[in-house]
Amino acid sequence: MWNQEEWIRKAEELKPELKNERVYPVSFSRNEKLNSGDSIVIDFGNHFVGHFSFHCKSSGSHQDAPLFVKIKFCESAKELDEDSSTYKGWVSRSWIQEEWLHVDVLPSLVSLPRRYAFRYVKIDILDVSPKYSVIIDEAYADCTTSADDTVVTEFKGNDIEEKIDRVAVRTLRNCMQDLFEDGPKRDRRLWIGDLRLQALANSVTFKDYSLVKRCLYLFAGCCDESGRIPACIFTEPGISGDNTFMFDYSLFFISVLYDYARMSGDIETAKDLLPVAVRQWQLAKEAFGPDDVIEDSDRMGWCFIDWNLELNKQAGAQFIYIYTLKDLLMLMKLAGETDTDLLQADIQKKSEAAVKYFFDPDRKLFVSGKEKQVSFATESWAVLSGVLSKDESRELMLRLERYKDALRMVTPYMNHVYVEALIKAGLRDEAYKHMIYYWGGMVDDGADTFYELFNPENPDESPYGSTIVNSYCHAWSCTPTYFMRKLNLVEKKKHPEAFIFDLDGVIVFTDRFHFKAWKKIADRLGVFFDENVNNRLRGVSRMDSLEIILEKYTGEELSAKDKEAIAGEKNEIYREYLKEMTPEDVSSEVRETLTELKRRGYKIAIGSSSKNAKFILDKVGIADMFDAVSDGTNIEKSKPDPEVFVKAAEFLDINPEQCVVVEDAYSGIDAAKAAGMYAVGIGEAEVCDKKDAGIDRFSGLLLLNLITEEAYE
Ligand code: RAM
Repeated sequence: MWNQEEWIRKAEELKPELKNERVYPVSFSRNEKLNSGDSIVIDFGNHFVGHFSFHCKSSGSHQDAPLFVKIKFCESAKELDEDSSTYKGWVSRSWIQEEWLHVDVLPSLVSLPRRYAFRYVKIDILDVSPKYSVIIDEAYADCTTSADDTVVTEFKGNDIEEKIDRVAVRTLRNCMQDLFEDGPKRDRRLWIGDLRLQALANSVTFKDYSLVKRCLYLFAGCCDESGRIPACIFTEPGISGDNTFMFDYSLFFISVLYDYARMSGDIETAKDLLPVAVRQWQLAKEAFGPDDVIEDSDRMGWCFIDWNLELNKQAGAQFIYIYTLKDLLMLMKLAGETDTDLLQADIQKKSEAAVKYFFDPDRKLFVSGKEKQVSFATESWAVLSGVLSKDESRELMLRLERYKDALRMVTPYMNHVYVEALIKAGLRDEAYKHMIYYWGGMVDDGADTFYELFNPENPDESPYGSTIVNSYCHAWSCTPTYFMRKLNLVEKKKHPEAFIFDLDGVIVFTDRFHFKAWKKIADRLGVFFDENVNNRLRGVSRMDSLEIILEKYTGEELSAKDKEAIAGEKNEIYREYLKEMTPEDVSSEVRETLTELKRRGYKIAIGSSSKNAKFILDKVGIADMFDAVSDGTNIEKSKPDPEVFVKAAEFLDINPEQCVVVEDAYSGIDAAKAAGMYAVGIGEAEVCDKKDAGIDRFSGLLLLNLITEEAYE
């Protein structure tokens, strides 16, 4: 229906030159004499895609029989022990990366014609003869990619983030051949679902927009008579579209084109291919009933979403429709197309219908199909479709997490969608944790490239009936680099920015004054009072302190008013004593440490339950040093309630998790932890179980590791 030949021509013009690189193993037992039954593993040290060659010679009297070997290519070490003779999957066994080979005459350089994806090559000597052994004295591989490694900037993150990034970039690199392959081991064709994710990762790494453009033109050139985009295309022996069509994959043509246009700025291509994008909408629209709800189907693969064979795709398909239509709207705007009323109306109708038909008010989750299935796929796509507000999305994702029966995910592709949904719902911490759990899990598993399928709870899972044909370098798993580099999904920087000090017992020592004042009161009330009772008053408000003292009181009932009066009186006595304080009451160690912390750029504040804090600071002449004072005059609840520290952080305008509290009382440590802060114990609290670190003297603050990230781990 369009000039598809022209599009194929444009695609072919963009066909990249492959870069060739000869690589040598990092280890193998070269020169070992090998006999029947022996085997060697050649390790190339990283994942590659290319053609393998080895040189072998004989050692013995005569080579009186051919050498017979089995050569097996493994992307991951775990494949080394897999036995292909047990393979019972439904994907052709011809994909299994193995060759059985005879070499008639030695010495010989054997170069295999087929391209393989591998890190390890295992050679089993099936047979020689009693007269000779074989020696493999050289091996190498001629590897290819169209990716330009020099374009990728270095990613700086923590250890696991850097590892994940490296593996993600390698995955994408090795899938980049003369198009974005899906998996160089098994699926060398171009699938549009995978292309969508590869193009995102490419935008922050290799930035090869011309390859994305080529793939878009290939798809456009391969649509069927109705204009529908096939799920995948082949380029060998000639370019042709597969006769597999999937509802979501056809629609993703829109998103890939939109992402491409906005990221590359190539509006011409957006305009050129816009009719194809619009056509996908029109065709997809036919799948909806008069109620604007998409019809469900039992046909395997009518819509992909994930490789979970139990997944009902009805609701997910509706949400993907809305998601891609919103991309279409943006694409049309980019391309200067103003006639968008029908599209907007359709988005509106489908969104309303989605909430009306798929939201289950009892479970407060979206459900799909006759069985009203709840799944990670459905909820994640619901969030990405934008039918809910951010707060509602957040609630939905949190509820999903708690809903035990939700059908889980199988592929990295779906895990990508889930992480994106968490980010969109404002759950960045959860998104980050999941990324580390999932892709970090593959790194822990020894991955050099990210897998097609990974289920940490069920490593033997495969939709193909056997892990033997799973691919371990797979396009749709390369997106954590996009999360980290583009969406800044990295560990929150938790360097402390501020120190909040308790006053009494940390900066100054007014204990003796409190003691003397309370003692005076206690004596008058006829209540026993000593150091032990006094210790219980540390960090406690004046009224609460009085209650502690009155525990032993046996005199006449005291009204609230009486108590107020007594507390006030105690304060008067105490303040009289405080007047005796001078700058000498702050040690030079405290002064110097505070000065040094300020010099290092930290904010400092006071967090004290005392109402006299400012008075004391004035008396000892350090009031000016502090950036904020939070004290008994601005709080309702005293420690262990976190209020006084939370307020101090607010006054400083610094996140609680970036504040370090220095405390001498257990109740203060509790308050600091409840505020989400890092708690340093000094004095009595040096040994408090709940502290994060303890110091035996004030200047110890400068030596603590807490001024690095480790303290938070
Ligand atoms: C498999 C591949 C591919 C995916 C299709 C739907 O063949 O894993 O990545 O896009 O399924």
